[in-house]
Amino acid sequence: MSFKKLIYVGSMAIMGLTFTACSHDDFIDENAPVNNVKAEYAANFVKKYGAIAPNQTWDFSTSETIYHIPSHGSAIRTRGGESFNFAANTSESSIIVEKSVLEWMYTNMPKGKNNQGMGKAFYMTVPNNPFTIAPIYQGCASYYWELWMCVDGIGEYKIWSKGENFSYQDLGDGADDWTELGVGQDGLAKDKNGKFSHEAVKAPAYTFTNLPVGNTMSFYLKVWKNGNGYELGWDAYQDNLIHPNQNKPLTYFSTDIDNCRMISLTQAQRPAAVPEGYDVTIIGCEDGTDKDFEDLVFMVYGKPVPPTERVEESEKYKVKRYFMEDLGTTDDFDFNDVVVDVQYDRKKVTIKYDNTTGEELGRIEESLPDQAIVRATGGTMDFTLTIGNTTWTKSEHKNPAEMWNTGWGGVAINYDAVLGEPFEVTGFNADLNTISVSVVGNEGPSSVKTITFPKTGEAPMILAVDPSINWMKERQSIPNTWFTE
Ligand SMILES: [Ca+2]
Ligand SMILES: [Ca+2]
Ligand SMILES: [Ca+2]
Ligand SMILES: [Ca+2]
Repeated sequence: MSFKKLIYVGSMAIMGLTFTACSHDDFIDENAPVNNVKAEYAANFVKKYGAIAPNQTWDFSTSETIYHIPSHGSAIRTRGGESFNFAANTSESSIIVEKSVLEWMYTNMPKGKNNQGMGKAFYMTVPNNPFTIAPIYQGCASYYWELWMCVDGIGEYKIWSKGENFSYQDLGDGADDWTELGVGQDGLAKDKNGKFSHEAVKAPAYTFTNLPVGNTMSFYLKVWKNGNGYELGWDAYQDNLIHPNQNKPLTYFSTDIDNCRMISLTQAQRPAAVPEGYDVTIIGCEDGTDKDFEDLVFMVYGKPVPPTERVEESEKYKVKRYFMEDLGTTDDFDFNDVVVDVQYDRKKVTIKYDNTTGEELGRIEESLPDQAIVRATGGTMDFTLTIGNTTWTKSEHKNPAEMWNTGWGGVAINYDAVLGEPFEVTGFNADLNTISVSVVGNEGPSSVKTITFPKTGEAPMILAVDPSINWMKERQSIPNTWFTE
């Protein structure tokens, strides 16, 4: 994980702590116990991370717009349909992809960088003609995956396994000299002296016929992550074959609402081997979370494919992820006691394209309400979140004493999980971070602590980050590197 080290903590900085003392003429201040806890927390924060620069702010989110395609009903995920014999209507050949196409990926889709801006969400419908699907590039990805196709109404079909029948040629190799990448093996995104070292790729190409014209066609990656101590997804896959209940794969649909994992690359170079007069759509896939979309690149081509006019419905929004401390203890900085994503500036976007020319024929944008998604509750006290004008209470969804989705007791964290349902939020101001949490301490209502978004230079009990940043495991403090230059 890379987290931009934007946080500056000057080691010589003036103490920026605000010990919120009671005013002089108050003899009894009922806030004193809470203020003492906050002061103790602030002192411990400084002890761990160093003094806080007075100009230090705590909102590290970049407000990047996220796009995704709403799923078109449940039919799109029809699984296991036996009514259509995919294999009997598929033929395999191979295609050679030239160096400039590969080099374009290597250069413009750098591994580990967020390349989502290089493409857009898409969906396809089955054209009235044969079409071909071919993987053309495998970037840097240690997970193991299979590329599947799902055709609305008739079922799904595995197109390809990572590395299968996929070979490359290097400078100096003979014309017929191909090196197999090997099933499950890592990709091409390696270099020699900073240059892309492969001259060409020979990849399998699968041509499909007789699919039901006009039906929605989506793709997904079935991903085996490295688990149970394995370094490679391939090992996790092997283990899963032997122990079907372990290292189960995850599925990432091209049409998934919350996880845009495939984008149609708008600038990618068309391989010379695609016959003249054919349309081609080049698709970048993400197998994990870094959004480099170069883990697998495949193309779909035909004459035409997809149908000449298509409608894309997508949603766009921005997200702030809030990491919160509930002050259950004052010397633990895991910032996972509450983790909540607030999606704001949400819009439904409907775009009609002429697919042959790529021309946009029309676009409608409609506003959608803000919404929030609780991702983790790593504390043992009840709390009420206030986001804008909306409240959400843990005990209405979960036993408050239970730490959820923060890895307590060795349970794996699911970074896509949602507690309850996403809920609508009104009155949220992203610039002002109008979010707070009221925590009910063990002594009951008299011990309610309200935690607001930290002011500049204050010890933070809430941080705002991008949704690509994963929260910490239980009782694992955010590393010092986050808070030091
Ligand atoms: Ca990658
Ligand atoms: Ca990736
Ligand atoms: Ca904590
Ligand atoms: Ca915690």
